[in-house]
Formats: sequence, C-alpha cells, structure tokens
Amino acid sequence: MATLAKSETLIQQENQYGAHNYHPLDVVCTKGEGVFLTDVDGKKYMDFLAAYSAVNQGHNHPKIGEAMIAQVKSLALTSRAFRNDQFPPLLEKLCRLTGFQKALMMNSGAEAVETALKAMRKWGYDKKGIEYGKAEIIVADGNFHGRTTTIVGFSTDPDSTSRFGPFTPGFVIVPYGDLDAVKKAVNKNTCAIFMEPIQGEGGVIIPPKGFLKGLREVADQNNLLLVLDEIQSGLGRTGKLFAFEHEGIRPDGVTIGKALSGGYYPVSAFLANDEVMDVFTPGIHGSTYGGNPLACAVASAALDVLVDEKLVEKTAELGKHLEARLKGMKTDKLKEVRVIGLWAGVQLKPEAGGARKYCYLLKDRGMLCKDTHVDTIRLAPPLVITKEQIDWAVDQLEAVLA
Ligand code: IF1
Repeated sequence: MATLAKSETLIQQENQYGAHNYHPLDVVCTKGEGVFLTDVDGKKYMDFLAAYSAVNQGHNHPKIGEAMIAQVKSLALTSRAFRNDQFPPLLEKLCRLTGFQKALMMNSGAEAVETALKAMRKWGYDKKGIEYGKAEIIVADGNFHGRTTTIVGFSTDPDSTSRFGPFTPGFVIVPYGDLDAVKKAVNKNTCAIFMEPIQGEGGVIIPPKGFLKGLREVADQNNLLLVLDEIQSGLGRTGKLFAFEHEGIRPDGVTIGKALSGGYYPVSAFLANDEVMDVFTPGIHGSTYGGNPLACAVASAALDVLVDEKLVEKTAELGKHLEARLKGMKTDKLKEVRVIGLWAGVQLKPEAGGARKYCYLLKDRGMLCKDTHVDTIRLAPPLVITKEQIDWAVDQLEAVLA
C-alpha cells in the first residue's frame, strides 16, 4: 500500500474540514528558525515572505519567545476593565520609539485600520465641524488594508469586494500616486487621506517621489488628517522604521501590526498625537484582547529586538545589495523590478506565464515566496537575513527565470 507523505495527508485534511478561503502553496510547515522554515517531511526552506512582514525579526526569535513564555506563566488577560502592569510600559516604549504621543492597542491589522477610520471620522465631526454623517476619507486605488466589511468596501480588488456588499459609504477612491486626483477629490466634507506609503498587495508599488510630501501639503492646506497604513511597510521593512521617513514627513496617525509582535501573537496599534487620539473617550471603542499583558510583553520584546539588533539600519544596507543583485539578473523575463529595503516586487513580462509557477519552482529549490497580481513575485525575507543568504536566494531566482 502506498503511503502518503505526511504533508499530503494534512493537505487533504485541511481541504476537507477547512473553509476554502485560501489557495496556499502546498508546503506544510512545522518549524521555524530565523530565515528558515522546515516542513513536516523534513525539508528546509528559506522563507522569502516572512508571513507578510510579521516575522521581520526572524521566525521564533528566542528573546521574544522567552518573553512570551515568562508572561504566559504570570498573566495572560485581564480585559481593559482592569489594568495590567505590561500595558503602560509598552505604550511609553511605542511612543518614545515612534515619536507619536499616544497609542491605542488592538489585535489584527484590520482592527487597527478600523480604529484609524473611526478616529478620522470623529475628528472630522468633533474638531473640523463636518456635518454629521457626511465625512469623506480619500483612499487609493489598489489599496489593501484588511478584510472587514468596511475596509473591503473601499477596496478595488474584485476578490476582496466580491458580493460582500452593501458597503459603508464615505470613501473616495483616487489613483495611487496621483497628487492632482487627490487635490480634486478634496471638498468641505473631507476629513482625511488614508493610504499605504508603499502598496504591498499591489506588488510593492512605490509611489512617485514627492507623493507623500504632496499628500502632507494637501492635508495641511485643507485641514485634513494624513493617516498612513504602515502595517506591512513599517517596523523596518523598507530600511527605515517607517516608510514615510523616506520623504521626511510626519503623518497625523499611523497603523502598525504584523512585526509589532515578531509573528508570535496578533498585536496592532493606531498611533497618533493627542489632538487626534482625544476623540476617543471611555466606552466608545475597544477590544477584549486589545492591550492584554501577553500581547504587550511580546510586543515589547519584539520592539527591543528591532532596536538591539539594529534591524532597520541592517535592512537599509542589505536592501541596496538585494536591489543590485535583482537588477543584475540575467533573464529576459523581467518587466520591472521594484525594491525598497528588503522588500521587492519582481514583475515578470506577461509572456513569462505568471508568477505562481516560478514560486513552485523556487519551492523545489528550497525557497518560499508568494506571487501577487498574477505577474509579480513578491520578496520580503525576515530582516535577520545575511548577505550570503540573499546571494543564494537571488541565484535560485535567476536560475528559475533563466
Ligand atoms: C491575508 C496582502 C500582504 C496589510 C496592510 C492592513 C492589513 C494588511 C497594509 C490587515 C494585511 C495581509 C493579510 C494577508 C495577506 C496580506 C497581504 F497580500 F493581502 F496584501 F501582506 F501583502 N494593512 N496584509 O498588508 O492586517 O488584519 O491581516 O492583520 O492573508 O489576508 P490583518
């Protein structure tokens, strides 16, 4: 009797009992360490997705794991009805590191985005005096901010919006990177501009130079908030703590998540200054798990690792090397290569036949990455990767694209 590989049995089980809301690569992981993942059949891979930048600190970073285990042994959850001793120091650490005056803790990225959207609207009514029920937020074509019904309502990806309506009104969509379109979309009811400084799901789309600066100016001239979603781009990925630093601006608010926990636990936050955060008063927003002691202990250790291991500075350095190597690949299948920090969108020509088949070829060679928008291979390794490991990975990529 033929025996199935362990992974095949698990894949069958998942297909039978799980909702089919994903189409993952057929690799069943059981162990993670640094840049590596190992599957249930014992094969080791270099991970070039890093759980969509949630494991910037590397898989199962021991320091974060130890902090988590220590906290598990003392206290996991109080709810916000009572206070806990891990929450206040995490808030101060976050604010000192990021330069914002206040933080509001949530769990998933989508919840941080929902928090930001509520803050933008309420600020529009409370502080700007927009007529209640009329507030508008300007967002970008090709955005990805999460999966709640409000958020997918202003997505332009048919997969995200597919038959989930009716949707929340009050969002105006403009082409990403088009400052004139943003200016034209502003009216007396506009409360905010909300965008990703670099679009991840869009395929690592870097806006034209000056776009973020321009958004800042439009916001200032029209008394709007500029709020940026740095859930994927933030905490080191681009070679700066925040992607907005590349243009020397400060937004009025920012959402973070993913790497805030180094992959151990869903932890997210909305960060802003008092003027914006003051719109939240007791009882009008929250979450059972938001700011729980376990999350705070994990986030605190995850931030320490970013700082202590100088991952932001390291990413800026290694990013230049990754860019040079990717742009020097000998292949005629490339349409465009976009790189910022350790984040790359390798866009293939349509005649290359789609990015997914190359992801499978790379998997066979021991490298895991994810296609996006049919033609783009997205590269986002853990930031603890070494120069030699980058070289090995680009060699694999060059070989499958040859
Ligand atoms: C999935 C994409 C990445 C995000 C930004 C908010 C969220 C995300 C900028 C929501 C989440 C994820 C979720 C993941 C796939 C993924 C993704 F391809 F869909 F766009 F990373 F590139 N803002 N991004 O990127 O955060 O609620 O998920 O914690 O499987 O849906 P979340």
